[in-house]
Amino acid sequence: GRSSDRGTAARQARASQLTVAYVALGGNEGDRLANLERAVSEMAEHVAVTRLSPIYETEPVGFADQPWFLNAVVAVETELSPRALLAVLQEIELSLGKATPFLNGPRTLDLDLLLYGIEVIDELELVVPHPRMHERAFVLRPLADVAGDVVHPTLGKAIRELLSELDDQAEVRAWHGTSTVFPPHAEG
Ligand code: PH2
Ligand code: MG
Ligand code: MG
Repeated sequence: GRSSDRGTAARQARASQLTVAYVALGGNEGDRLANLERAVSEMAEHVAVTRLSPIYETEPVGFADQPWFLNAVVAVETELSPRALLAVLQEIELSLGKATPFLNGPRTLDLDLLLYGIEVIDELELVVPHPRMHERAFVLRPLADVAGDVVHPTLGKAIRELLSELDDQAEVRAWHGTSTVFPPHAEG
């Protein structure tokens, strides 16, 4: 019918509008590696996952008395709108049983939309660039691995520069376990 014709036309109009977005992954409960790997394979059902950072083991920020996290960042290419992409990420969090007892507390899997192209979005449940990304080494360190030259749309600085200026004392260590999905850290 008419409205589905319009829907098809809208999708086709957007079909050439691929946006590169960056998603942070983190978790500190259950099988941390398996949760990160499952998140990537579920994301790949909806978007093209084009780059993956190595994995870092990171000291908890915001609430100290909890296990260390595994954190990573992936680049995705998608025709999905920012809201639609956020919905996909939230669905994956739920499917992995995201349990978040309180703000900054332990969770099986957290997926945060960091950047969506150069868009600046300030809505109730969707703020992009992610408002705390530039303060967090557990985000900037893996993000620099996949997007070091990308310029932060509101701060006007490259991710690599933001990382070098960062004064986050929380520890971020290269994680040297074996993953079939995430790349290893460069040696040396
Ligand atoms: N996520 C938080 C709060 N604190 N700390 C580390 N190291 N890694 C995280 O992913 C993290 C955190 C809220 O989402
Ligand atoms: Mg988070
Ligand atoms: Mg989150």
